[in-house]
Amino acid sequence: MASRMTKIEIAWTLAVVVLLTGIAVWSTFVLYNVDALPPANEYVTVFAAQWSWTFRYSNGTNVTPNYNAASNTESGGGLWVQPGSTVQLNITSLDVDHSLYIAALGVQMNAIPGRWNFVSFQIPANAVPGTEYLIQCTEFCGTGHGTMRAFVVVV
Ligand SMILES: [Cu+2]
Repeated sequence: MASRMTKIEIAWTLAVVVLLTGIAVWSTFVLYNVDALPPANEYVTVFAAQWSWTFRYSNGTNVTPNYNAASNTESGGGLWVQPGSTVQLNITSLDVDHSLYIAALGVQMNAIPGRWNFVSFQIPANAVPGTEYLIQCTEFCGTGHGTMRAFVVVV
């Protein structure tokens, strides 16, 4: 039996096409932007290595703090930030897998050799200069893993 499309068949077919097209356009836009980060006040490149963190500031300065486990302090610099600022870290590793973790700021991102990972976070506006937030490695990376630490320092 030959079939002829009735008006209602055309209508419900077109309705589905329009609906699915709309969902496809919308979800493409959402997926494209799902990893977008807000504009930051400071961009810092982070190089993880056995067993230290190196921070490269936007002016090209490299800082590699030395962590002292006995006193839980660092010397030779740190990850300097300003109160209320948005900081973006561009993170990679020079050797094995590491993971940057700043518990107090709710930040964690893997540092993987040959790949860049990006994370953005906000420094509290009422953070007092001198405040330090511990940075630790949370991916077991060898004998120095436990002391692969540094500090975010509010300046
Ligand atoms: Cu590590």
